[in-house]
Amino acid sequence: MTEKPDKGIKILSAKELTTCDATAQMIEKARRDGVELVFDRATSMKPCPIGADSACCKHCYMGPCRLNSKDPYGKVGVCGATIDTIMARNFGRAVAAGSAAHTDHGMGMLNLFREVVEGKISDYKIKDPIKLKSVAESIGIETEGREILDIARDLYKELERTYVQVEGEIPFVKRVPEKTLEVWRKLGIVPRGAMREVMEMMHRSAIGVDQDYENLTKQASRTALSDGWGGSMVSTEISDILFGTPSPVAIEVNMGVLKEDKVNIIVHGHEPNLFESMIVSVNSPVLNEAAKKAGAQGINLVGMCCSGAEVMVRHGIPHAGNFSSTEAIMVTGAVDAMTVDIQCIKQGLQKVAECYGTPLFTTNTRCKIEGAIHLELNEHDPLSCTDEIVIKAISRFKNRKHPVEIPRQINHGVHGFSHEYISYMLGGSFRGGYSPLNDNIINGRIRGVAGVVGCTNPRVKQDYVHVELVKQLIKNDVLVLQTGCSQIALAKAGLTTPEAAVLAGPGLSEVCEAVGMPPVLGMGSCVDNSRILIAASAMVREGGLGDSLADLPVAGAAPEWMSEKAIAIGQYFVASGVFTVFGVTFPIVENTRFHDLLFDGLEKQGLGKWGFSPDPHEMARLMIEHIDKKRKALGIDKARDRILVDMADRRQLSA
Ligand code: NFS
Repeated sequence: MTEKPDKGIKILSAKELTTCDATAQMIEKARRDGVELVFDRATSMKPCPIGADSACCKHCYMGPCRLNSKDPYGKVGVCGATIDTIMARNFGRAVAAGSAAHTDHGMGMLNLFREVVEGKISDYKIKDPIKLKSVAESIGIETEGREILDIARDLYKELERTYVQVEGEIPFVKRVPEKTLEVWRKLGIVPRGAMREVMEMMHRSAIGVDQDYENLTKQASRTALSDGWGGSMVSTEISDILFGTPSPVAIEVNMGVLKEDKVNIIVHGHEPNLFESMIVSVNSPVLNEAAKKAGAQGINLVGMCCSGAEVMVRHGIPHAGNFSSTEAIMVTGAVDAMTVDIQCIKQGLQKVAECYGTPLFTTNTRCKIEGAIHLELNEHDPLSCTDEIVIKAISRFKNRKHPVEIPRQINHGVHGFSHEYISYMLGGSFRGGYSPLNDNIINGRIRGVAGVVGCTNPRVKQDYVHVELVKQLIKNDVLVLQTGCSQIALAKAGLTTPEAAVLAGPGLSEVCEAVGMPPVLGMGSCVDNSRILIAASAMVREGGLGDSLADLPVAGAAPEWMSEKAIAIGQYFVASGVFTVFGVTFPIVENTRFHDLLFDGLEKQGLGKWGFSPDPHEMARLMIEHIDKKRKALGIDKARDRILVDMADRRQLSA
């Protein structure tokens, strides 16, 4: 089954491929079993160097055209497109694809919400009416004295504009700090509706349309913003309303969460409705009885990737691992069913599943995989799908043919820091708010805030860049907010516990100890990056740290990214005003005008900018340097003593 790598390619040991011991153990077992994993494919398939630099164009059939990244202005495409046009088109299309993924996911959640509100679906309910009211109020919907369902109807109508509106501004721009919004309006990048922005991005990047890299990049920003402040934000807010807003919960991560004597079911993908329904199914007395009859001690439900992150922060469901581990976990032989919906699902899963007799289920009409069993989740009757998967898993347990080897690692963490909870945690229920955070930034105990997010990528040692970067940041008193696969890497490294405060610098550890929080706050899945945007906006509103998001001493990073979705996220952070550093690789040719625009010019326009380094220590240096630059501009660079800052002082500082 394992294909021979190309000549001259060095086979790396499991320990060189990952810092996750459980995954390493499974890589070794897979090699013994003759089963190929993503790590092997990454080793045997070298990336195309021209494509990796984004120096090729395949948007028409006079090409594909390949330019020379060593001499970028020495050649143009057949149509005359320059290197800057080609790279900006490619970049814009990646943003469009990533934004489409998040916004389509958000639209799925919004459709579900509509059906619940209209009473057409009874298996899901509005679980968090307080959140519903606060979201409605945040976009100007009257809630005083009104019935929940009445408000919900208006909320649906408003949020639908996020997608279908053709002119005007999407509803959540009401949450954007005024000064940031002013910059967007001046640049003409306020999103109208996500469908329109994605469509226009695809149009303008086609042959013979927009051939000005700056103009193309504006549309890339507008498209990305329709994701961050649109589709992703709708997804997070509606999921909270339907399934509950996260608050801190103790969780277990790593492959040791699988149980040899139980029926193990993994849910992997992105939309929480599948998982929520699966939770109901695995708690069914009838199915538990059936599991017992099959000789199992019960049914063990665990999550992976972003689906796992959603229910980990909401319900404390154990998480088995991040993107690079989804094939490796089946090598345990202990997975009795894996069920997936959309996004980040490798086609390679099916082959591995086959090798270990694990049934792989696809459940969403938008994502089928050749060879996998398609059992569609109908939201009007979700249990018929999830019950069936449990039944199939029980039968696989009963007939397990493969020896089981489960890595022993189980790590612990505290996750579930929604922006609502951060406000409550810092200020209490009567004085909830971000002023303690701002005060601690102003007085210098906390140097700044970093969002460290995103995928793992088998082209770099799994988890290593995430963990090294975050260690550096917290040691330098930078509070770290996390989502997606990155937070799983940190949880496996034990950094999401309050005890990890000992690894933080003196200021941050003092704050962590006073509040009882970890120095690394896990906030949820990748669409929940919108929680970071909302938290950052709350910091601006609180006062003392400038008037726009671009003034804040904050930075972002996706150290091991691999997906177009990550590019969309990066661009919406940049367009929101945040310095955002990517690791692994960056699809761009250096010493070009497009490179200058992304890595410098956008900041001059009042937005954020991009940074790149594959090295976690250099990444940390870049981020801290940026945070210090912002502190200096705010006049708080020397404020490292314990000084009590009152409201008047804060206003003065921001004046
Ligand atoms: Ni986000 Fe990357 Fe995927 Fe989630 Fe994980 S790989 S861009 S973190 S599961 S979306």
